[in-house]
Order: sequence, then C-alpha cells, then structure tokens
Amino acid sequence: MIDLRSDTVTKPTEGMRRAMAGAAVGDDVFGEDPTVNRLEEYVAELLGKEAAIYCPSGTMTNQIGVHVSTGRGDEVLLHEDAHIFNYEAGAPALLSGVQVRPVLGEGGVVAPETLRAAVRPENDHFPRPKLLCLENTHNVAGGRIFPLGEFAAVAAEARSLGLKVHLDGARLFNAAVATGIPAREWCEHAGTVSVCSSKGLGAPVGSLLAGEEETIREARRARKAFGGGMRQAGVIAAASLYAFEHHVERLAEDYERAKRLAAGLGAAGYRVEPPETNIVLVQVEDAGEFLRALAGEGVLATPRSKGAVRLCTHLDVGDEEIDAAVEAVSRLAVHALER
Ligand code: TLP
Repeated sequence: MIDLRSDTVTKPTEGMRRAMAGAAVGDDVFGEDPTVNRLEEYVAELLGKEAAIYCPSGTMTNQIGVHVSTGRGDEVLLHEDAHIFNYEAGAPALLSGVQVRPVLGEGGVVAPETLRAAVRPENDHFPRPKLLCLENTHNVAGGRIFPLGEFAAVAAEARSLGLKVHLDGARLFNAAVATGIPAREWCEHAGTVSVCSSKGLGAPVGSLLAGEEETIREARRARKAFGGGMRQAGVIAAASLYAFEHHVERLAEDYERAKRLAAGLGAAGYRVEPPETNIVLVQVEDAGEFLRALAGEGVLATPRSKGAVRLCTHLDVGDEEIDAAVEAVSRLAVHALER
C-alpha cells in the first residue's frame, strides 16, 4: 500500500529509534527529564520564543494555547476551515468554555478587515473577543502558506483590537522550507505557537507550544489538568529532537514530490491545485467512490470534501511510490472515461 492519507503515518527511522533507545530520562512532571528539557530549549530557540512545553499532540498544544489566552465565555476568532474549529472534537468549548467565531477568507487567510468587522465592541450582551487563531500551513486549504506580510498585518490588527494571537503551526516548517523564510519570522507575530514533530518531521508523537516564560508556566498547569503530564517522556522526546535536528531541511523533498504528483495527476486529466507544500488536493466526482477504487489500486488518500480528495507526501514515500500512485490514479481516470 502507498499511504498518502497524511504525513502523520510515517514510521520512526533507524537513526530516530537509536536516539530513542539511548535517551537519558527523568520524571518530566518534576521537570527532571534532561531530553525533554533539551527539546523544549531547542524548539524555543528555533522559534525565537522564551520557552516551550512538550505535549503529546498538536491538539493538546492548540488547546492549551486557547486555554492560556482566554476565560470562560470569551470568544475565539478563527478561519472557518481551521483545524482547531473542525478537527479537535469541540475542545475549545469542552476544555476552555469559550465560544468560537469562524470567519471567511481565501486559502485559510484571515484579512485584517474581516477580523475588524467580526470583533465585537465592549457591551454586556456580547462575548468578549480575546484570541485570534491562525494556521500555517493551512491544512484544509491544501497546505497553503500564510504569506508573511499578510500574517503580520492581521496579527497587528488583532493586537490593536486587544486580541492575542495563537499560531497553529503544525506544518510551520513546511512553510519555512518552501519559502526560505525562517519559522521564527511568523512566530514574531504570535504570542503562542504550536508546532508538531509528528507530521512531516516524522516523529512518532509529540508537539510543542512556545511563548513567553510566564505563558508557558501557565501552560504547564493546563497540561497537567488536560492529562498531558508525562513521566520518563525523554524516550519519545528524543524522537522529536532528532526530527527537529535532522528532518527539517528534507521537507523540500516532500514539496518536490507533491509537485511531481500534481503534475502527473494533471497530465492524467484531473483538476489539481498547484501545491505550495506537501499536500495535493484533487477534484473528483465522488470522493468516497474514488477513494474506494484508489484503495483497490493500492493507494490510500483521504476525503477533503464530497468532491475533492487530499494526498500527502512524506518521509516514507519516495519518487517510485509517487510514480506508482500517479499510475494508479491514471488507471482510475481511464475507467471513468470508459464507463
Ligand atoms: N491533522 C491531521 C488530522 O487531524 C486532520 C491530518 O492528518 O492532517 N493542526 C493542524 C493544522 C493539523 O493538521 C493537525 C493534524 C493538528 C493540528 C493536530 O495534531 P495532532 O494530530 O497531533 O493532534
């Protein structure tokens, strides 16, 4: 099977497994795991933040990001296609008691004027807008990069309206490598940033939330309350550290393979958006039917909507697999034409 469902499906590499096996460990709830401490310092530095905290998942780092910047009944503004709004099981309401206000925007981008129009004035009837969440790259938009200038502009607008900014940077390094802009340049405009080592970077588990010292201290309390306090976590943190040290630059290969995949699918007659990073969106008549037929040809992908599917390139697929996937999809195109 060629698994293009997500960049989360990768298996740890030999080097990563060796790093895990040899990791120094301690009790991280006591702050005594040397590998976790090293990872947190490494990522904080990489993102240009004072501190970072290691958590099991991107969902947890996003939700802690929401939690530390809001109170019950507050409002969180985000794009209607945001992961935090659509794929985190209602956690903003469940864990933080906040109301989520989705706004529109092309390709996952929120424009300053859209934000301004959605932010409510102080009034006893209204929820208090407290936080803007942005996503880069944008998953549902097909791995689209939030252009740095537009990111800075909407973040500045948010601050002038009294809102904090959280960045869901699950795939921030994909944007950094594709553009050559260091990740920390987006981070400058956000108070809290969530990054994942378990997407394109290939670690089996682990995300970090970065921000100011005081915010991350508060995040440690939230992590405990959310059930994410781990003990000898160095064993898994070693995989994340290895991923940040060795797998960032290679994300360029995933982007090249996404382009190769998109070109092949385009040549087979499909409507494909030109990928900006490692996600390819393909228009199909019926996503469910298409995916079943594709699985029969040995390729796995996920539905994006009723009429579109998502294919992700990652560490565990090379040029050969990409070419085989293109051939498999082309065979489906032939079937579709013959019917
Ligand atoms: N995304 C997964 C699914 O949940 C959809 C995927 O396969 O793409 N932010 C963004 C932008 C994400 O894409 C994801 C995972 C997360 C946060 C959550 O990370 P985890 O899975 O570690 O909780």
